Amino acid sequence: MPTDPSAPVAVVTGASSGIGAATARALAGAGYRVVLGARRADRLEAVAADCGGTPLTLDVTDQGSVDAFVADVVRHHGRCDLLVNNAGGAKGADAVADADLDDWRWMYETNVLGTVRMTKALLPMLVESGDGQVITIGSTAAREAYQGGAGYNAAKFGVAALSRVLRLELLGQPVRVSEVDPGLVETEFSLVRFDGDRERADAVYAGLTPLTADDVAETVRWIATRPAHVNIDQVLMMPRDQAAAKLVHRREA
Ligand code: NDP
Ligand code: 8X3
Repeated sequence: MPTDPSAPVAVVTGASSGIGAATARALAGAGYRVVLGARRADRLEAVAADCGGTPLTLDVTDQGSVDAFVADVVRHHGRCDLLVNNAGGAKGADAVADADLDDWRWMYETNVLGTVRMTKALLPMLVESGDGQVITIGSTAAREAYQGGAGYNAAKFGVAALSRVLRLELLGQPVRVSEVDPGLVETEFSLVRFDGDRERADAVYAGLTPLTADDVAETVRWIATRPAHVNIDQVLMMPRDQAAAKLVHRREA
């Protein structure tokens, strides 16, 4: 990672695993000084060491944690040019009739309120940078409702609404706003969703070739490195083996 104090600074939330970790590495490779945020300090430190970034513990559902994180970003780097809102995930795949309200609350708190909390806190520095960017990781679940997806759909539709409104509201300001909506990406996502049930998590990707975290990170890197006058508004990306949220092609074992 560049130590040049004039290099732009990128904050990546949920950088302790999966898409966030891959994005931190990709942005460091593109010349950013990267600040990595997540709750698991040990995992975060390992990823940060790998890409020369700054690891700072962060719980996006806790305003005090976000305030302390942003104060540390100011202390370490004094600026922020890019925010990647990636922290998030799903809990459960129950039908609406069986909805677990704690799971719904977790998804709303993490995906929606976490994103607005981080965006609100860093927006002044993003504007001040003269060429700020907010890139938010949504999902195909933000575009297409599916059975068993209601809680996650509701949260990611909410994230998409937030990102699209932000784009409208920042017109005229030097801040670009982008949304990346991936389909199936093999990370710890399904393990978290199914509460550590490895067999159930693996079944999500069985017989198909999913996206990798690096595939999504490369898209974020590409968006971030377009010229300042180019705003990539939305990207929908899926594996070739997936044509819709629940329409996938699986090969026999
Ligand atoms: P992972 O479970 O591998 O990563 C999730 C990351 O979010 C972890 O780094 C986790 O870190 C962090 N996180 C969770 N809760 C919080 C919190 N309260 N505060 C800070 N960080 C938090 O899954 P992915 O990499 O796949 O997920 C990244 C994003 O991509 C999510 O928003 C997800 O919804 C989205 N997505 C995933 C897809 C997939 O198929 N995998 C497809 C489309 C979108 P820690 O636990 O250490 O806090
Ligand atoms: C993750 C993709 O299909 O599990 O955002 O909703 S899916």
